[in-house]
Amino acid sequence: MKIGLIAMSGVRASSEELNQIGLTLPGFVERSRVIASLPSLSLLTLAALTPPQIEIEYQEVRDLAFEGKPSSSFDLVAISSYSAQIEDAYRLSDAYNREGVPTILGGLHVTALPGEAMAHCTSVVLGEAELLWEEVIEDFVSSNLKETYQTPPGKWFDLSDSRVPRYDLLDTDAYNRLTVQTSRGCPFRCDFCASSVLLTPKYRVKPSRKVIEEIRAIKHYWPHPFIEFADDNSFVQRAHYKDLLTFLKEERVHWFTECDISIAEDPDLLDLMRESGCRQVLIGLESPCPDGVQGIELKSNWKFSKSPHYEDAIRVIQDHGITVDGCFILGLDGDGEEVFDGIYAFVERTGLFEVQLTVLTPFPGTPLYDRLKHEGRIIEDRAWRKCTLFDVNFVPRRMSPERLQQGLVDLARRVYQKDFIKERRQRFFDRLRGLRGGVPAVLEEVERDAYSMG
Ligand code: B12
Repeated sequence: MKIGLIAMSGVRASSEELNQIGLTLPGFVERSRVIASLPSLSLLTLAALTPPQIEIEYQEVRDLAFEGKPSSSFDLVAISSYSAQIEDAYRLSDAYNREGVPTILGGLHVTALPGEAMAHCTSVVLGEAELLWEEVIEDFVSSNLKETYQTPPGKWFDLSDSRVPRYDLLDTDAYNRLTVQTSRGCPFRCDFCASSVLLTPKYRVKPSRKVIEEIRAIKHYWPHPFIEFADDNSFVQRAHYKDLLTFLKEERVHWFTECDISIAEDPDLLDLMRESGCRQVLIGLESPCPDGVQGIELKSNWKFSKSPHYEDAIRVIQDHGITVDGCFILGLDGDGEEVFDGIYAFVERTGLFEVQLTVLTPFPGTPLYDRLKHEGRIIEDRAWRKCTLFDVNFVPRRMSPERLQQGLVDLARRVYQKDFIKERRQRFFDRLRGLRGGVPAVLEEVERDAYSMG
């Protein structure tokens, strides 16, 4: 018996212009090249939950225009996908079903829209796979697959029961980064967020020993791995993370994660992060203007309350030798056309090491999607291929959709201009040298790369 685990993968934008112009800009390309080689952690997790007597093959489908199906023959196929490539996932699943091979779909998109997915597969799995996969396999073996599998309300997977994802299924030459999840959820609720808060309203952490076990499993195949934590918001439980980072120091790995700006308030945490190999944190700043962030966090307007401190916070984090990838969302309700120049000026002032520019995207299952739909502001409803974070599919409040799309391209040209990137990076290293008398070992390689930029 053989199961095919198929990940829809790759990084893309559906707009022709962005593909031609936008995605060839150095900043987009750099980040795309780096992250596009990430495997699907969800499917490696499913593999770890599958009984050992069942043969497993992991495959990735990267081509957007993919029409056929991978060549291997399987008895069961499980597909994971996010919204942007869900149409490809459905086509693939339909192709297997036509040949009589049952298919299971799971992940964020189908959890938000099970009814839509059901038309294209044998079963849909809603929510976290860990609590359901064993039952799916049992039902498959007894030819009794149900249409839907769903975790009982109020029940969440306990991350201390996690199994080590099957990193051994990967081709060691094909990846330069590997993901490890240390937490799920986020205590905040930003209206646009389409990440693991859609699976779980509760913030939970994986015990330190489990995280270290996963990192050691990776090191078994990649002796010097770069680890990307697949978290929505690391460090929320400070004491836990300080414990984890103390152990992580011994592992001598370099790592990256996503977190919120409040880490700047904890110098001990920042020291531990640098000492344990942190090279970069990605932080959702969303907008440099208070009007832009006004009201986007739905529980306590948290981002609005933090925004006056953004500049100081970035300086504190970068002065600890940790580079910041600041993310901005273009098209927020409070932002007009002035935001394009505003972001450029903010990046220049703060010397952000890296910048990520995206447009506001109504992913299914988010409060943003419901709100924009209710207000009649979605341009093409259910055009999931536009859920790329780069394609405009809504009417912004303070500018036209065309202005927003063009604004993204024009701003990207300026922010990702080689000399501007080089100047910011040089400023970061010069400042560190002045402050700390040297560049931390963890960043030496980054500095070499930065200076060798075209
Ligand atoms: C790593 C990553 C990638 C990697 C790897 C993607 C992959 N093939 O898995 C790469 C770089 C390729 C990538 C690409 C893209 N990504 Co990405 N990515 C992430 C990131 C950082 C971590 C995801 C992760 O590993 N989570 C951990 C796993 C364990 O969680 P999970 O996938 O939800 O899986 C659990 C359940 O959903 C379920 N499950 C999932 N799949 C399946 C399948 C089956 C059969 C079953 C039973 C269960 C099941 O069980 C799992 C365990 O409980 C998240 C942001 C974040 N911090 O989470 C964004 C994120 C997932 N990406 C996002 C986006 C938008 C993209 C791109 C569209 C970007 C672009 N412009 O190209 C592409 C689209 C890829 C696609 N195929 O559609 C969005 C997706 C939003 C959405 N709801 O669709 C996220 C949430 C970021 C965001 N800004 O909102 N991404």
